[in-house]
Amino acid sequence: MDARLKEQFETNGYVVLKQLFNEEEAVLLKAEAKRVLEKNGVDKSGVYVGMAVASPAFKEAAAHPVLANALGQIIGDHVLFLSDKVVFKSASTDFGSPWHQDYPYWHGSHKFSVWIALDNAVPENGCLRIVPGSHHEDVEHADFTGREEGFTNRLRDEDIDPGRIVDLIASRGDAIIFHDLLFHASHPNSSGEERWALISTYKDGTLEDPDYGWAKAAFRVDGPSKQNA
Ligand SMILES: O=C(O)CCC(=O)C(=O)O
Repeated sequence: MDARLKEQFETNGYVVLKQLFNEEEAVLLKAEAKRVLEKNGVDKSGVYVGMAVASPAFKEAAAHPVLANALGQIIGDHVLFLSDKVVFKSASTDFGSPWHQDYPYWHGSHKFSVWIALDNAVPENGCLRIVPGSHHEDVEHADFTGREEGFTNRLRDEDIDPGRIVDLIASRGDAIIFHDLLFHASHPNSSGEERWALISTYKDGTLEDPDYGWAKAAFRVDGPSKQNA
């Protein structure tokens, strides 16, 4: 593992893990995502939460040793997997995600998401776009509640400096770990081809999140190795 990973993450708010999954593994994950969605009667593009609950393949993917190692360097010894989702842009649906940070959706302790390309991703089919270092900046989110296309919290376009935007071109199987304050968006998919991505989210399990119903009573319990230390 690259010893500079944590430093890069702290500076830029993201790191890229090239070929976390190889081509064949990424193709299998996409096929499994399609199977899960079909089984649940989903046939249109969008965002679908709960892949690791629906399929052991995604649970295993979320705990990939190389990913777990990288997350451990960034988050610490208590990496907690929270949830995952697939973002599916079909050949006929071309929505791009608007500029936003994830923090206003998650609240509480900081969360760390991993965007994994299940198709090669380029600007024409909706690759991820980010502003390096923006997780250190203080910016107000605009409330877009009630808008049909979702994303109730967004950044204003005028708060994004076009000169600092980086398009993250990714090959199938590449993974991008990013901070929940990083400004990010995605291009619309104008390619006429599908673009699938898997996004898994993690946090430091020692930090409380009292805003979450399920986590109101959550706190860290040390196992025997810590108690005897
Ligand atoms: O894959 C994409 O289009 C971006 C999705 C995204 O930014 C998000 O779900 O926070």
